[in-house]
Amino acid sequence: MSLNITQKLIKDHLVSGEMKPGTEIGLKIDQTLTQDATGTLVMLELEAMELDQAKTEASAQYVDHNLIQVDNKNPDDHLFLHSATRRFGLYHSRPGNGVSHPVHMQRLAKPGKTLLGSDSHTCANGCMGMLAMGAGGIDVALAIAGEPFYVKMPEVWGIKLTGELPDWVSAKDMILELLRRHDVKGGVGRVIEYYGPGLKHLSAMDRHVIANMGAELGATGTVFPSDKEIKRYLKEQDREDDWIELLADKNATYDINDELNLAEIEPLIAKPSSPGNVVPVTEVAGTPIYQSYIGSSANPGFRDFAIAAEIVKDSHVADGVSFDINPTSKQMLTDLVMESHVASLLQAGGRLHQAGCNGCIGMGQAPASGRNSLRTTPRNFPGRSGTKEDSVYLCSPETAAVSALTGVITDPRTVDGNFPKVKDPKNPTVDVNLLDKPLPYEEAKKVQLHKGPNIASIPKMDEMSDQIEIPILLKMGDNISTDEILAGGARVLPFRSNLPEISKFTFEIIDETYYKRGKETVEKGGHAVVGGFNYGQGSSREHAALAPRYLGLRVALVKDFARIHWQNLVNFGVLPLTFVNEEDYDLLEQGDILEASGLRSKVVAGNEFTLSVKGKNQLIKVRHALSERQIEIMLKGGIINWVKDRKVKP
Ligand code: MIC
Repeated sequence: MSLNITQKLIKDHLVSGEMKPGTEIGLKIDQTLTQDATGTLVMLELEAMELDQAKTEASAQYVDHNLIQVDNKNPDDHLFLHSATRRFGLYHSRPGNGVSHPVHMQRLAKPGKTLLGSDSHTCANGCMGMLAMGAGGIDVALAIAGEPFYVKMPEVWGIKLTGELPDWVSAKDMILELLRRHDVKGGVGRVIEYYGPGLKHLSAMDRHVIANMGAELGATGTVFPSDKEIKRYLKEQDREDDWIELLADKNATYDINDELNLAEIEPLIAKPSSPGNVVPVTEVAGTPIYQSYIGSSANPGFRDFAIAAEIVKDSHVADGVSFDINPTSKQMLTDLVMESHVASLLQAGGRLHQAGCNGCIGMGQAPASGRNSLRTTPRNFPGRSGTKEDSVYLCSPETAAVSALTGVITDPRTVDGNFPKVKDPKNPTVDVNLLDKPLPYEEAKKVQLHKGPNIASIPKMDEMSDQIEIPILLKMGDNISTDEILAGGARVLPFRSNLPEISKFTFEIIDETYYKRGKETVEKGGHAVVGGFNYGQGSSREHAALAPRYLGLRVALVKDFARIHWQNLVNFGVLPLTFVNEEDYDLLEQGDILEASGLRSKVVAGNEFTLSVKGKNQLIKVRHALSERQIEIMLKGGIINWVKDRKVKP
């Protein structure tokens, strides 16, 4: 039988289930990736599981998010992570080495392998012919311990690429075009697989840009072939031996067929405050900007910075514009220095920051209030930049650089002069100085974990109740992101390893009273929240499930869920339910009390049951999509209890 690449990768790693879209499959995980903001919990989870050594082929811990050190918290976390990587046998990428996704691509990614990461943009490494997926931290912890990763078998969305991108249009515009067509939930339940003649015009790094923002489409993953371009890339990284060819079979078919002519794409921009809010740049041209921001895992390549440098060379950024340059890896920054691009950026007025995620997650570079920020980052959810009522636009490096010079959003095709052709570095740097290899086992087992005062263990979770009588504390609309459930930013991120403290910020962007009201329900059986479509889109942060759970959340009832957040709710014992009749959403109000008795047996007995609304004579039909394994997890009150109660430890 002819197979596409996604099917080949899944078939090679399948440990349970059938390759039938929508049903649960278990996959063997070859590599993992964790970053500091989610990694501290992962390491605490490994400690709680009493893991001796990582069982994967390669697991890497990157320190790229919480880089600002205004007090002891972030550096204490860095030390903890360092000790944990040494103890458990992981690679350790030190602060300053760069953003996990491009560094993983440079140093560790291998065609034909599976990669699971506690970061939603882990899918970026699908550019290397891998099945790369984001997940909650505890799923990654289990994968490090050698357990399979469970996910619903995706449909494969085959997109045939034809043509070649015009001048002034780049990979970022291509993925924005898909977001314009399909919006932020167009990829849910799917892996996007690209093929066709247009591929030969997309470099490995262009593919990274496209694969990265598959996360914004809600996709389970994005897969590119491992072809001659990937061979060239690995050779440049001194890793040619890691290359294998991985192509779709000749007569391979896809569950969904689509086509995109690259030649027809124009410069695009996502308006505030959703990556799916995409329009042609011409539609917003002339809008004044306060900031132009280059960098992030959505535009991490040498060419993304070099093109910006060529555009601003010998000019100066407009008065009042902050031109923020955020290199994505130390290795690539070295090449930009060697090729004099950093000099061009600085002479034009650029502000150079350290290699890392930085302002993409609100760790610095927050825009002034009421001002527009233009960014090459992947997300612009409300408040994510660190400024409460922010106004962030997402675009390509070409659009960002040209607009930095004019001070207003500008279609790059309107500038005088030719499109600058960027050449690859003459001798690309290969730099492993800040990537520590795993310690040999004999040394590793002697390492003690170093825990600073800001690191708190995860509290115990009780079992799922059989009887509920719980108030709806929040009723929310569509597309609520995990940034709105539990913000990022320099104020909140330093508490990622301290659940009681971070929970104080839960739902703060939506309703500042939630924390207090939630806490009051803890001793009284908890509470529920209600939401619309695509609830929990965005980041993989398990804190967005764990913190509300800690404050008493027991049921999330919505129109539908984003994949990773749904899985995180299950992992932490919050019952995720959807409306059988979507109109019932309109019947419910904040303050209503949901009731059910015999809930445990209802969940076991079938996928559908009813909840009643106290005092209103209303019955709400609800559905769960839990597998048998997940039902067991729910009943136990979450995956930590489930793992502890299993006879065979990971
Ligand atoms: C993001 O881009 O939203 C983040 C910050 O990288 C998150 C991870 C996190 O919240 O720590 C993600 O993408 O999963």
